[in-house]
Amino acid sequence: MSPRPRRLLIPLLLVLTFTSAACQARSAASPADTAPVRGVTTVEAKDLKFLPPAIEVPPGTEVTWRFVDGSVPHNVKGDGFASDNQARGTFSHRFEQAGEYRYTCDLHAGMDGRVVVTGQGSG
Ligand SMILES: [Cu+2]
Repeated sequence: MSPRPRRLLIPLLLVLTFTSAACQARSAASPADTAPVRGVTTVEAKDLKFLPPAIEVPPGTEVTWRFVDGSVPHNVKGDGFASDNQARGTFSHRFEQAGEYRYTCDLHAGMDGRVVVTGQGSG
């Protein structure tokens, strides 16, 4: 009787390992989680993405989004800022406070971005 529980234990551990790895891969897949690019204050909404998906700016920086995806409209929705649905033109928001600001285009699943406002200037 005693070997039986052990034989079951190994497949169970494998299943748990793969499930856990899949969850991690999914959460890391958000483009907003890529390393933030410095020295850039303009983000393009293009090809159903924000480019670059993550930027790092000093406090007081005005960030501008350019809508350049042909006839496909996008928007920028974050905590404390929101654009219209736009297929052209720009939207701007000034980030005064240090922090991490995630935003999304709520028209397209997975179209996410992030603005990291550092406390110490751009260095
Ligand atoms: Cu979009």
